[in-house]
Amino acid sequence: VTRRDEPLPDLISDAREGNARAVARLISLVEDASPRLRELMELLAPLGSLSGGAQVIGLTGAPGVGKSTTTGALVSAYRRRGQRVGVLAIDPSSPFSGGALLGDRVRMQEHATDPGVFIRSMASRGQLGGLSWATAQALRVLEATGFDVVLIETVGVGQAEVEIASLADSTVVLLAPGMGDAIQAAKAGILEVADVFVVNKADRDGADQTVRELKGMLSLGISAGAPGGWTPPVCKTIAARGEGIDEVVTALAQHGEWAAASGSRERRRIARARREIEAIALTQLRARMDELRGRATLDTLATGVASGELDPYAASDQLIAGVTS
Ligand SMILES: Nc1nc2c(ncn2[C@@H]2O[C@H](COP(=O)(O)OP(=O)(O)OP(=O)(O)O)[C@@H](O)[C@H]2O)c(=O)[nH]1
Ligand SMILES: [Mg+2]
Repeated sequence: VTRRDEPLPDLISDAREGNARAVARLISLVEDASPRLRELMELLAPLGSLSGGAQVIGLTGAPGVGKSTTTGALVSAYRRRGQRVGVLAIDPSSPFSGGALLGDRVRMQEHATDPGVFIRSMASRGQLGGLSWATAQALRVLEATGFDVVLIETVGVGQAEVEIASLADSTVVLLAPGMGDAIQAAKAGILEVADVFVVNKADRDGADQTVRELKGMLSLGISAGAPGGWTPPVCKTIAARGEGIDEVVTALAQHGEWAAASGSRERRRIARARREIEAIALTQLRARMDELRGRATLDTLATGVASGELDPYAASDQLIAGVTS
């Protein structure tokens, strides 16, 4: 038996006992879209629960704002509290691991030999919804194998980033004075996803102004805060020196408690699963369509539509019926 064929139940129980290599193997199955994924997900399903699991924390914000530095500082803070921590660094813009992720590895080096910390950079599979799907599956692996906290760092600004943030139980939006300021972030729609704000690089001029701008916008109701009464706190940090990180941990713990009590956590998790199911279904549908392409079924339908014997909707109905039967 080669390592690659190691039985999944063994890998899972090793991972649950804290074996870092077993965790890494399981995450690789997700990343590689392995044919064994279906079996893995079947085995992991009974280990999940709506109320248990990790606190999944998304960190998002403009490039260079200090997400990796803050993530590293948060890992240290959670380790001091005895928590097992997973870190997923996601690059939605690139189908390949980029330089930024390599940089993250350097910043995470102090945690590299700690068996209580699992760190992985993940790149997009290049499919619609493929990234959030893979991330959701990686989350399932980490939760089922006993991680207490999972930090997801995303690079870049835009829809993909908001999509990844939607996987989290708690989302941290980072800003820094003088770059990607609060008004820019508001325009990008990024403020709405924040459960906790961090104004990092508070050692630089303008941090207090950014805090004031943010609080001003929050008082106008421009944030996710409203339903159920959570107002995102604004924390000021100097992540590079670990300053203000304990306040961020406290804010996240409070948000975690609020989210569990208010039902927000449960709603987000169901929404996460819904997107995952849709992504898998669409991918399977597309794969079956590809199998049919060039085969008699589709050619016959196409000839029928081209010649006017069949309307394209009826042809499409027949195709879907053929694909799903
Ligand atoms: N002055 C100052 N610099 C900081 C602080 N935190 C991080 N930096 C620096 O800012 C730069 C970018 O930090 P990163 O943590 O890589 O930022 P990031 O948001 O992860 O960047 P990308 O992943 O490329 O989007 C690095 O040179 C850090 O050392 C801080 O609190 N103050
Ligand atoms: Mg980074």
